[in-house]
Amino acid sequence: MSHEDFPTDEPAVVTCGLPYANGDLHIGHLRGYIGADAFSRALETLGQETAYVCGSDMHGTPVAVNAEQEGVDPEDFALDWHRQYEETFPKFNVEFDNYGHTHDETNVETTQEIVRTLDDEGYIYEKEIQVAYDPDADQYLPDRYVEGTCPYCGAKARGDECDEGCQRHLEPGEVEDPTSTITGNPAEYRERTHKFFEVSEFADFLTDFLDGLEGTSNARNQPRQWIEDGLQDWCITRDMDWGIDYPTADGEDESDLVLYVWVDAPIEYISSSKQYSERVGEDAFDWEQVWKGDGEIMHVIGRDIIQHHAIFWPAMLEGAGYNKPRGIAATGFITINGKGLSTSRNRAIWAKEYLEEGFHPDLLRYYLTTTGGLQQDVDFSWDAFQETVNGELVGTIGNFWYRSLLFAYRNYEGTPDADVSEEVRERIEGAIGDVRENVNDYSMRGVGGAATELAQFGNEYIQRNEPWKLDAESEDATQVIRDCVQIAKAVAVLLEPITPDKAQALWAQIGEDGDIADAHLEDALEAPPRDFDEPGELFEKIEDDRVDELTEKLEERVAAASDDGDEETESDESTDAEADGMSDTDDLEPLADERIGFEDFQELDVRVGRIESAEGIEGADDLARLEVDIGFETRQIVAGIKQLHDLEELPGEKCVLLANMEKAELFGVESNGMILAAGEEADLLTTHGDAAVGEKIK
Ligand code: B3M
Ligand code: ZN
Repeated sequence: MSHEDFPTDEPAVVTCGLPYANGDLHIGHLRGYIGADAFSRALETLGQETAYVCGSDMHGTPVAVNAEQEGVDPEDFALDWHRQYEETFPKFNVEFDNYGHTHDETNVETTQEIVRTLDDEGYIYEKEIQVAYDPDADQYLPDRYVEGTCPYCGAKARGDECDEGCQRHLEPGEVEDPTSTITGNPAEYRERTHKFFEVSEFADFLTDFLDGLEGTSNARNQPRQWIEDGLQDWCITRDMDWGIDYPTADGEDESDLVLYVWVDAPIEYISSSKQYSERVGEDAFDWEQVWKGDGEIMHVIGRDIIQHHAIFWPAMLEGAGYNKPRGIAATGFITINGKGLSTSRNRAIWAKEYLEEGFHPDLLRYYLTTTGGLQQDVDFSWDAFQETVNGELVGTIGNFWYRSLLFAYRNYEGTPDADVSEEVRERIEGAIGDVRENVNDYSMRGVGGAATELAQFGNEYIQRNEPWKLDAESEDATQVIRDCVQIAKAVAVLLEPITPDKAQALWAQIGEDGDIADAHLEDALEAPPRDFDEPGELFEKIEDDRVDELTEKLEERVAAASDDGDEETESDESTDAEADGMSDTDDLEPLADERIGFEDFQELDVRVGRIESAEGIEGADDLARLEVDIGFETRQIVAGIKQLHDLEELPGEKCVLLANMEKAELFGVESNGMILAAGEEADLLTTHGDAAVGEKIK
């Protein structure tokens, strides 16, 4: 199934994964909210009616465990964080049309209604299961109250998710060697009756759903594999007080079970849309048209919550008679100076800290949306941030804006009287087309790229025509500057989704009234007002000593956090805010003591190859079968990269492989060579120049 391109005639909802209301926001969170905000703004510039909605995730053990540690009531604890988030997001120009929370009345009602419908439709059943229990604490141990080993990949895992390994959702009772996070004791198991949602009934539906799903390819590929491996039904209740009560039929006693947090959390997407409609009126935005009609639903999420959004959620929506998402964009993680972001190790850039350092939010917005594609991990370092700001925002965009507007102001007191040249009109039209295409590909990086390239073109254009050498009265000079003012305006319109404040400032500088956020792409070609005042510079360079100071500060506090001792770090880490998303990779393998001679090295026949095809091997969780061109021939190679790479994107990539590796057979597939990769994430080695396929590495 393919979808009609944006803009469509239907209203759209863009959402971003709800932050657990349990701790300070950091750059790992911001990446998602800024990315989704930019996407929603970009859809609007295309003319798509769009609401951007979200809310705080108040329930579940991520909140309960942290509240308990602080000795406060979970509701007060979560509400406090919720209010802080409400204040923080706008400071990054993340403007939700509605920001609710999962404990508000709308969400409680909507959740109970959906669960009742699923029950009425026969998709919910009861089953006795073994639930972890801590006899000392006299408490059941749902989710984050228990830790153990992932039964699928062997990594250390939380009760309901393999957060450091394969990222799978784990059902109660699945985690092996469970220990209580309250007392550290081994957990006992007790029999309890719980409610299950029949996800397994939805396998065919989900297969079709994934075939039509837009967004990033990881949001389709991993779920396909899970379906192939066989879907399990999903336990949707927990032995806890904090949460939304399982709805009971009239006349029945109140249930002593609450719903699993992952039931009511995505329903907040609907509830928040409802609240928005209630506020602006259904004529302005009709939530039912989106969620019960044919509207467009797009979710931006972290890649660790794909299963919840691409399996459980669409199954729930289908079972309860709702519309399904059109797209799911699953982002990569953030690393800091090449290492995993870790809140417990204080290796993070905190939202508050960034603002306190006095940086404009649009700088970070630009950095986060344009560095790496949505699906890739993005590394943040103050150095790289400086390079992007000084190079692209100051050097390319700011420079072009300032020099052309200043020239226009000084010589013409505004926009010179002339029509835009054919060349420039076409160039702007090309950029508009690129933006349109990139929004349809869910690529905010592409949108930023199109705007920056247009500014780059502007710089070249002014340089090539040297208006400062011409008589300002001349037709040639008038034309060049008229063109440049138009390019400046177009860059602002194109860049608005990413740097809304700065775009607005440029808008005002060229004398435009009103809000640039209301502009559409076509406005990039409309003539700016005749007169404008003297412009100012919109971006400022970040100096080297500032970067040194910030880098040092970061290093010092990471070192201080590590000095606090491992034990504390470990237990702390289990309650980290969800979106930090990375396990630590500090511990490098020690260097080998023994030296080898050059001849020994020569025995390794290491070659440059090009991947021709890559596909998962059925039944093997991690293995992929690759066809690799090594110049002389094409080799079939089995590599353990299925979960770690987006296989669809590998063909065409250059790689490095050991050609004289002994042949091996894995899952019945012969492997004739070995692809070289670094680290836990199997970062594939490649070459960066033009080494030919088949070339030997020496
Ligand atoms: N609150 C945070 C996370 O797991 C979680 C998202 C809910 S989205 C419906 O990233
Ligand atoms: Zn696992």
